[in-house]
Amino acid sequence: MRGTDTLDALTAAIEHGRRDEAVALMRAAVAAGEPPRKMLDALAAGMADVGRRFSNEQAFIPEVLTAARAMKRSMAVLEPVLVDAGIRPEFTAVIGTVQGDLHDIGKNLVAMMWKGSNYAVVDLGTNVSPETFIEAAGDYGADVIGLSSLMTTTLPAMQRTVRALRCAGLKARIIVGGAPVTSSFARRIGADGYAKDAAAVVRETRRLMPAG
Ligand code: B1M
Repeated sequence: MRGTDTLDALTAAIEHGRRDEAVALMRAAVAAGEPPRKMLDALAAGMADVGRRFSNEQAFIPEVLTAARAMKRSMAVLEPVLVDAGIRPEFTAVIGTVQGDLHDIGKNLVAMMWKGSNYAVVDLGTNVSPETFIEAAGDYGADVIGLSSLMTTTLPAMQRTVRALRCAGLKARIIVGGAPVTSSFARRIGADGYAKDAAAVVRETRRLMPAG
C-alpha cells in the first residue's frame, strides 16, 4: 500500500471504529516512516468525519464512542513517535460538568473530540466547583475551558463559574454547552463560545483560536 493509501485507510478505520485495523494501519504507517504530522492529521480526520456525521444525525453515540476507542488505541502507537519528533499537543483544554450536575456522557464526548484533535485534555469530572476550575486552569495553563451543564437547574452554576473565571483574570477562552444551553445564554453569561454538540466544539475552538 502507498503511504497516502495507508493514511486514507487509517482515517476510514477510525471513522468506522475498526479498532484492530486502525492499530495495524497505524503500525504500518509508523514502520514506513510516514511524517508524524500526517499520521496525526489522519487520526484527527477520522474523528472529524464521524463527528460531522454525528452532527448531521447520520451517526449516533455508540459509533462516536467506538471511533474514539479506535482513535485512543492508535494514538498510543503514535504517541512515542510524536514525542521523538517534538510534536506537542496544540492546546490544553480543561473540561468539567458544573457544580451540582452529575451528567457526564456528553462532556466525555467533547473531551474525546478534543483529544482526537491533538489537544491535551484535563478532565475534572462532574460537580466541579468554580474554585476547582480556576485552580486547574491555572495549574495546567489552560488555553480553553469547557463547561458542560445538562439541567436547567445547574445553568446558574454555569453562570457563576464563568463569572468566577473572569474575576480570576484567566486568559483562557471559555466554551459552554449541554442540552439546556443556547448561544444566546452563552453570550448573556459572558462565555466566549458555544457549541451544540461534541463535533461543533472542535469547530468552535478553531474559530476562537485560529492557529488550532
Ligand atoms: Co438525568 N436528567 N438526572 N440522569 N438525564 C436529564 C438531563 C433530564 C433532561 C431528563 C428529563 O427530565 N427529561 C433532566 C433535567 C431536567 C432539567 O433540565 N431540569 C434530568 C434530571 C432531572 C436528572 C435528576 C435530577 C433525576 C433525579 O434524580 N430526580 C438526576 C440529577 C443528578 C445530578 O446531576 N445532580 C439525574 C440523573 C441521571 C443519571 C445519573 C441517571 C444519568 C446520567 C448518567 C451520566 O451522565 N453518567 C441521567 C441521564 C442519562 C439523563 C438523560 C436521559 C440523558 C443525558 C445524556 O447523557 N445524553 C437526560 C434526558 C435526555 O437528554 N434525553 C437527563 C446523551 C449525551 C451524549 O447528550 O449530554 O446532551 P448530552 O451532550 C451533548 C450536547 O448537549 C453537547 O454535546 C454532547 C454530545 O453531542 N454538550 C456539550 C454537552 N456538554 C457540552 C459541553 C460543550 C459543548 C457541547 O462545551 C464545553
